[in-house]
Amino acid sequence: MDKYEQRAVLGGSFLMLIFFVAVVIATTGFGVTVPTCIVDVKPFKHGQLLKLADKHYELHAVAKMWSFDPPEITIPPGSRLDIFLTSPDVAHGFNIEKTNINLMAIPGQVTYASLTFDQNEWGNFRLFCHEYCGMNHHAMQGWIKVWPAAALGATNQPVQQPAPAARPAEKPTDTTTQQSNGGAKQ
Ligand SMILES: [Cu+2]
Repeated sequence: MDKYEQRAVLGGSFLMLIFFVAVVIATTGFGVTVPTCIVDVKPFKHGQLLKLADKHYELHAVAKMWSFDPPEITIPPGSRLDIFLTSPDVAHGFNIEKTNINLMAIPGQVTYASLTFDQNEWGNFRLFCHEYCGMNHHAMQGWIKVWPAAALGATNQPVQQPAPAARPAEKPTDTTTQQSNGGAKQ
């Protein structure tokens, strides 16, 4: 074997070993998991949020042209959210900002991932499609609202609403403050 070829093979093998060790450390040390394709759950047509226990929720999400069902959910901080995702039409993406949730919604299949919010982490998390799915792909978004019960109004909705997507935000929203804006609702 040519000595440069030998070096390339050795170097490649060494890199693969490093990547393998990095994957093992990520899964065991940092709890990083990959989304699972579930084969024993039938794809569903309607989205819903189920409360399984205190701070444990199950989201059945349907990504379709060009919206998410349900378009928004509200859960308390510290909650565990089990996400089951499917699509009735074409492939969509399902990305929750500021988290490592990045899923594919595949027609005829159900994708599963679990996410636990930090007790001190709350605010509005935008959910968006990151897989081009047609004309209104750019407008396909939803909200995961992580709010403590004390900050919710009588209708169980956050008293402080996020800026509508169509309107550019005037300034970045500080998600750590919980000031009421006088009870204004949309
Ligand atoms: Cu899309």
